[in-house]
Amino acid sequence: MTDTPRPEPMGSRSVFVSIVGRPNVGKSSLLNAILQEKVAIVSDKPQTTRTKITGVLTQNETQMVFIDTPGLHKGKTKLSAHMVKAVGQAIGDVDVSVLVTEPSGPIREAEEQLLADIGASGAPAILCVNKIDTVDNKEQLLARAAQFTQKADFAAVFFISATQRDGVDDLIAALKDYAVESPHFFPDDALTDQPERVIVSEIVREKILRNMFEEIPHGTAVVVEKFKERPGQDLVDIDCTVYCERQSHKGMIIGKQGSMLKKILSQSRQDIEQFLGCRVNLQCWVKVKEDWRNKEGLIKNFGLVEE
Ligand SMILES: Nc1nc2c(ncn2[C@@H]2O[C@H](COP(=O)(O)OP(=O)(O)OP(=O)(O)O)[C@@H](O)[C@H]2O)c(=O)[nH]1
Ligand SMILES: [Mg+2]
Repeated sequence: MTDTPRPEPMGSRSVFVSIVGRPNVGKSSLLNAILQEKVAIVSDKPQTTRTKITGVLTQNETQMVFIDTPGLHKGKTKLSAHMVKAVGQAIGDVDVSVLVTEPSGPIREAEEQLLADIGASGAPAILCVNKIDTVDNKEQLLARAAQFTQKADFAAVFFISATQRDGVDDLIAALKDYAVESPHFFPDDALTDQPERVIVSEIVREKILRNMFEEIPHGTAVVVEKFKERPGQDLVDIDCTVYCERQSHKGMIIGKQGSMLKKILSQSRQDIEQFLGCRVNLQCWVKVKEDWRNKEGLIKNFGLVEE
């Protein structure tokens, strides 16, 4: 980024869009599909996303700013309370919200809450029924949409598959209609407001989520301690620490003779190299910080709360 003001294109427009929904419906997958780049991590475990993640897409004069939010659910820890607050703010502050849901299942309490928030905000909302690649029956999709449109006023309904990028361009086109005349808030080639360090730590957390089961993944936080380019070489040295809640979890993350950690690091390194476009020397330590999800200070320390 430079400090010199960029000349605004004629008729410059922008639109802020929040992507909301209950955990695991594919919000982050949708953000990545919109940007055609991976800025948000994705896993088959609910509550993968922990903080608001901003993605930026600039097409000619229009800049679209997307806010991917943590899946709304009622949790017991202080971390989940922070996450619920972040989602509430994301609906009120934008030009249009996208509520993502799956093609089947009951409307959950969290979805009822989101429908109520959408109604209360008065801002326009679009319904996206995602994962249509998993459904053959079109009637089912229509019935699903009806369940939601009965409960809140949606400006439009889209049937999409984020992983196959089906219907995503039509959604982008519809969202563009909500753009208002305004300067662009990010450089036109920006993809996200997340610093590289944060994306790197998120990639490591994604590999932990994908390789481990049950309680362990949700009790981990990853912090990048060092991120240093080697001058004259196409290489970055990265040191990170994985914090977990129990000594026994530490053992499982490291694995037999370090085998699990090795796997997590090798998968992480591949993705980080692709993201940064250079070679990476990735080192990692595993430490125990008991019950960190209930400690305000530690949550702030790990960068999980916006100041
Ligand atoms: N079949 C299919 N699976 C999908 C689709 N979109 C997302 N998924 C899968 O659904 C799971 C959850 O995806 P995420 O993008 O992490 O969901 P999320 O809503 O961001 O989840 P949280 O961050 O936990 O709230 C992953 O296993 C994805 O691969 C889709 O269009 N089709
Ligand atoms: Mg997510």
